[in-house]
Amino acid sequence: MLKVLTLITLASTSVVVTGLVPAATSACKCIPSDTCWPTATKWDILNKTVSGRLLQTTPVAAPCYAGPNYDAAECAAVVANWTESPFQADYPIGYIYPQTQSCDIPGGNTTTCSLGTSPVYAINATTTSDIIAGIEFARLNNIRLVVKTTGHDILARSTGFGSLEIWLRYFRHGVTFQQAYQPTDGSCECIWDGPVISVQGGYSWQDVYPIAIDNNVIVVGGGCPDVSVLGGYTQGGGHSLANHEFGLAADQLLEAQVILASGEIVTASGCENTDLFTAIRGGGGGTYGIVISGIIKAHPESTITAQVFAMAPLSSDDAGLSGYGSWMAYAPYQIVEPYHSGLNWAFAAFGQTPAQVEASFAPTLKRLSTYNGTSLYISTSYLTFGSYYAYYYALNGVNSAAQSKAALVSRLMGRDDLSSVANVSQMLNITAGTPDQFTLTEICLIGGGAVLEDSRFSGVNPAWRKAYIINLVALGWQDTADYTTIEAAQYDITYVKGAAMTALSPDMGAYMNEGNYKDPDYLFNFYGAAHPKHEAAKAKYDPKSLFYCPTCVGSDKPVSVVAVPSAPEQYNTSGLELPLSKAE
Ligand SMILES: Cc1cc2nc3c(=O)[nH]c(=O)nc-3n(C[C@H](O)[C@H](O)[C@H](O)COP(=O)(O)OP(=O)(O)OC[C@H]3O[C@@H](n4cnc5c(N)ncnc54)[C@H](O)[C@@H]3O)c2cc1C
Ligand SMILES: *[C@@H]1O[C@H](CO)[C@@H](O)[C@H](O)[C@H]1NC(C)=O
Ligand SMILES: *[C@@H]1O[C@H](CO)[C@@H](O)[C@H](O)[C@H]1NC(C)=O
Ligand SMILES: *[C@@H]1O[C@H](CO)[C@@H](O)[C@H](O)[C@H]1NC(C)=O
Ligand SMILES: *[C@@H]1O[C@H](CO)[C@@H](O)[C@H](O)[C@H]1NC(C)=O
Ligand SMILES: *[C@@H]1O[C@H](CO)[C@@H](O)[C@H](O)[C@H]1NC(C)=O
Ligand SMILES: *[C@@H]1O[C@H](CO)[C@@H](O)[C@H](O)[C@H]1NC(C)=O
Ligand SMILES: *[C@@H]1O[C@H](CO)[C@@H](O)[C@H](O)[C@H]1NC(C)=O
Ligand SMILES: CC(=O)N[C@H]1CO[C@H](CO)[C@@H](O)[C@@H]1O
Repeated sequence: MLKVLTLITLASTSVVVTGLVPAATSACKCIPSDTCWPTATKWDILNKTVSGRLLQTTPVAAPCYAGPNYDAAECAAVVANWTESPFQADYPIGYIYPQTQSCDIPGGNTTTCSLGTSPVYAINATTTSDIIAGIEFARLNNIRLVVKTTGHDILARSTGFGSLEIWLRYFRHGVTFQQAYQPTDGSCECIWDGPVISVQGGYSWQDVYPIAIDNNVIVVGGGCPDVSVLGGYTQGGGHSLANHEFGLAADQLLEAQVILASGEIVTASGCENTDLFTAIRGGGGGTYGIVISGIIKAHPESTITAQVFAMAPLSSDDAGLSGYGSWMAYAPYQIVEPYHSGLNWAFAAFGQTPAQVEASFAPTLKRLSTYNGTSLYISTSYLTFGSYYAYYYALNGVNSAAQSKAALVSRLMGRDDLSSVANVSQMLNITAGTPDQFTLTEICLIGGGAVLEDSRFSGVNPAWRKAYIINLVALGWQDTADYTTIEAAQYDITYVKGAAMTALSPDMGAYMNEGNYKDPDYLFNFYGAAHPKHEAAKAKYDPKSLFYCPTCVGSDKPVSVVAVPSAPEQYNTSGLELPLSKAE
C-alpha cells in the first residue's frame, strides 16, 4: 500500500511540474484529444503501480473490422457469443444492455468500429491498492472515472466517454456465510442477529446462491444470476422474487466497506457514516464511492407454491403472491401457444400449499372462466417446490440475452393507482402498442408485503414503500433499424406509453435500474423525496464529482458536463473483410 501511494505521489509531482493539471475548478474533464490528457509515460507509471493490470480497451467486436485487431476466427467467436451476458461481462467494455453500439457485429448496424462512449483504459483490479491507484490517478489528472462490475446497467451508468474504468469483475476476496451477524464495529447497535452472507468483492448472484443453498438460507437477489451483488443492483434498490417476503435488496445491506473519492476506505453502517450508508442503500451505484464489500441478510428457507398461468387480465390482488408476468398484444411469436397475444405468469407464495393458493385465486379464476373458450384462453397449474432455490432455478434464474434493442420505461404503482378499472384499461390500451410495434409488458409483482416497510437508513425512492407492482414496458426494434425508427421508439416510450403510465400513478416514480434512459423527469422519478439527502451525501463524499454517471445523483450539476464526444479512435473499415456476410 505504501509503495502504491509513493508512486502515485511521484506521478502527481511530475504532473504539477509540467503544469498539465487544470485548476481544480475546471468544469470539464480531460479527454484523449486534449493537451491535458495524461502522457504515455504517466499511463506507464499507473500501469506499474497496478502491477501491469492496466488495459487499453478495445471494442469486443474489433476483430471483425479491418485494422490491427482484425482476426476472422476471433470475430466468429465474438459473433457466436455476442448475446451471452457472461461473455460480454468478461470484457472490460462488454455491455449487456448498451444504449448505443459503436462497434456492432457483422449483420448489426455499424459500419465503423470505435470506442464510442466506452472507457479508454481500464484497471483490471484485484486489490484495494489497484482501486485506490485508479482513483488517485483520475483525480490528479482530472479525467473521468467509471466503475463497472458486470456491465448490466441499462442507463449506460457503467460507461463514460474518454474515461478510466475501475473494473471490479476480478476483485474477489471471498463469500462467507455467518450463522449470527456480529457488526464489524462491535459498538454498533445490533439490528439483526440472524444469519448473513459477507460478500467481499465484485461477485454476481450466481456466486452467492450456491453458498445460500449450502446453508439453507434465502438471499434477496436478482432474477438474472449474472447481475452483481454489491454494484448497481443493490445500490439502486434491487427487485427479486423474494422481495414480497423480505423487502428490497437494498434493505438487506447491513454494512459495507467503501473506497471514497479521497482514496480513504470507510465503513458505512447504521452507526458509522450513516448518510453514506443510506445513499448506497437505494441512491444508485457509481455515485458516492466504490463498494468493495458488504454484509447482507440471509433468511430461512421455505417451501413454495407457484401458480403458472397463461392469458388473463391484470390482477391487483395481494394474496401473498409474488413474481413476474409478461404480456404482449401483438407478439411476433407465439407468446401463449398458439396465440400471438397473451399473458404468462408464474407467481409464487411462500409457505402456502397449492390448495391455499388455489383458494385465494378462485374468485378471480371464476370471473375469468366465464370467458374461457370464448374470448379468452386460460390455462393454470400449480407447482410445489421444496425450497425457494428449487423454484428459482425451475422458473427463473437464467441469464437474459445480451444486446437487446429496445427502449424501456418502468413505473411503480400503488394499490390505489390500480383500483380504478377504467383508468387501468385506459393505460393498457395505450401501453399495449399497435400491431406494427414490438411491445412487451412485464408486470413485476414484487412490491407489497415487506417492501412496504420503511427500513431505517433507506435510500430508495420512498414511492417504493407504497408500491405493489412495477409495470415495465419495452418497445423493440430490428437490428438494422435506422435512427429515425430508434428515435421514434424512444419518443413513444417517453411521451406515449411512459406518459400513460405516469398518468395512472403520477405521485409514484420509476425503478431507476429499469428506468427510461431518456426520462426528462428522472430526478423525481428515480429518487423522489430521497433526492436532497443523496445530494448532500454526494457533496460530502465526492465534492469534486470524481464519480460520474448519467442520471446519477450529481449528474445534473454543470461540473460533470463534458465536451461533446468525438470518437477517440476509428478502425479503418474500408476494404472490410467480414467472415460473415452482412445482412441488409
Ligand atoms: C438482463 C438483465 C436482467 C436484470 N435483472 C434484474 C432483476 O432481476 N432485478 C433488478 O432489480 N434489476 C435487474 N436488472 C437491472 C440491474 O439491477 C441494473 O442493470 C444494475 O445497474 C446492474 O448492476 P451491476 O453492478 O451488475 O452492473 P454494472 O453495469 O457493472 O454497474 C451498474 C452501476 O453500478 C455502479 N457500480 C458497479 N459496481 C459498483 C461498486 N462495487 N461500487 C459502486 N458502484 C458500482 C456502476 O458504476 C454503474 O453505475 C437487470 C438488468 C439486465 C440487463
Ligand atoms: C501494462 O503492463 C502489462 C505488463 O507489463 C502489459 O502487458 C500491458 O500491455 C500494459 N498496459 C498498457 C495499457 O500499456
Ligand atoms: C464462443 O462460442 C463458441 C461456440 O458456441 C464456444 O465454443 C466458445 O467457447 C465461446 N468462446 C468464448 C470466449 O466464450
Ligand atoms: C483480468 O484479471 C483476471 C485475474 O487476474 C484474469 O483472469 C483476466 O484474464 C484478466 N482480464 C483481462 C481482459 O486482462
Ligand atoms: C379453459 O378451457 C379449456 C378447454 O376446455 C380447459 O382445458 C381449461 O382447463 C380451461 N381453463 C380453466 C382455467 O378452467
Ligand atoms: C382515474 O383517473 C382520473 C383522471 O386521471 C383521476 O381523477 C381519478 O382519481 C382516477 N381514479 C382512481 C380511482 O384512481
Ligand atoms: C384502444 O381504444 C380505442 C378506442 O377506444 C380502440 O379503438 C382500440 O382498439 C383500443 N386498443 C386496444 C389495444 O385495446
Ligand atoms: C483504409 O484502408 C484502405 C484499404 O486498406 C486504404 O486504402 C486507406 O488508405 C485506409 N485509410 C486510412 C484513413 O487509413
Ligand atoms: C443506428 C444506425 O446506424 N442505423 C443504420 C442501420 O442500417 C440501416 C440500413 O443500412 C441504416 O439506414 C441506418 O442508418
